[in-house]
Amino acid sequence: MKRKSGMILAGILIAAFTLTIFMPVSATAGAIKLTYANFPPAPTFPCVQMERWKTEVEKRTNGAVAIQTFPGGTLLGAKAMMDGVIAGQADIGNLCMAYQPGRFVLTNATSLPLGIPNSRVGSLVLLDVYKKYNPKAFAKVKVLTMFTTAPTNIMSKVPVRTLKDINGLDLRASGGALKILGAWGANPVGMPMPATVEALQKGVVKGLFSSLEVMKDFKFAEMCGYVTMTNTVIYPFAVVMNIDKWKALPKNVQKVMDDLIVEQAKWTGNYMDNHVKESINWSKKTHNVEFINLSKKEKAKWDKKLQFLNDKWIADAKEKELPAKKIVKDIKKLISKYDK
Ligand code: DTR
Repeated sequence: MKRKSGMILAGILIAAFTLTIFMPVSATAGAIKLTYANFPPAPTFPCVQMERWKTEVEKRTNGAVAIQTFPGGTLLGAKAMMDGVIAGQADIGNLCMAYQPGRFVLTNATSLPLGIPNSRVGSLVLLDVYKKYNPKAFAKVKVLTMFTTAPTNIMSKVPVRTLKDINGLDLRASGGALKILGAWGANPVGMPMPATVEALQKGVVKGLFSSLEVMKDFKFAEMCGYVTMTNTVIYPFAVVMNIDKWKALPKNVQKVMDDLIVEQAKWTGNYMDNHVKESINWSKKTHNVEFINLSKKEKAKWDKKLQFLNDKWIADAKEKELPAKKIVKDIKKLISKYDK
């Protein structure tokens, strides 16, 4: 009898031990509450990836973590994101590095015209560059993931078929992309994406330069009847967390989030690439948008005008004591590594 109850007790202990080891995270449901700020409206890709990350974290922590998401700039706006997270106004925030180009010099090298072909490749390249060079710009936060848009193209109210057509045209962009528009002779107007809707409606700008999923997500196809395919550069993004909040998390929750860093970058890249295709088809079908492909000869002229940008970035970054040439070389190598 004694032996039997001893065995039962041992069995219970083993079962309890196994459960503790193999349960990914065990805590009271929703005990850890986190806020996550985002600047564009809920249906856009930065928010779609945010909801996916929230779902995965909540699932993988068995509900121990509960994340409250704030799309549409309701907690922090586009340019306030990084400082807002550092100050703890939001625990987590999603930012577009192009909106503060001087602050994210190193990682913004991925937005040089180096031939990133899509969002999946861009996202993996960006993460690797971040990991290798560990830029000071992110020293005060925990990076939860990074990703990029698909390459940018011109969406406009008037057709742009040649460099003559773009000359003097008011086009909206942000960060390094402004220099690209300037090099082509356009009149570049800088503003974050959410402000673009009104600028287009009021006629402050005649078009924009961004990845094409916005034709559907912001309904820009209603106003921009033309798209000129330039497939130029990507915009890099980061999701960052307040460092004290990160340090206060239990180790097993940190592990769930660390395991998601690369996975989330890939997921977002794939989502973006597929969604761009959908958006192109939708724009053609629903709004009869004309997609203009530049001839090889014309495209070569456009590309030639951008060559100085890489040299200029290298010169500026060198002044900031960054290993500029090496960074550019690494980005090129990483593009061919992931573009297979
Ligand atoms: N291309 C950048 C970033 C960007 C692309 N799509 C979206 C959607 C929502 C917010 C930002 C972005 C830009 O033009 O701002």
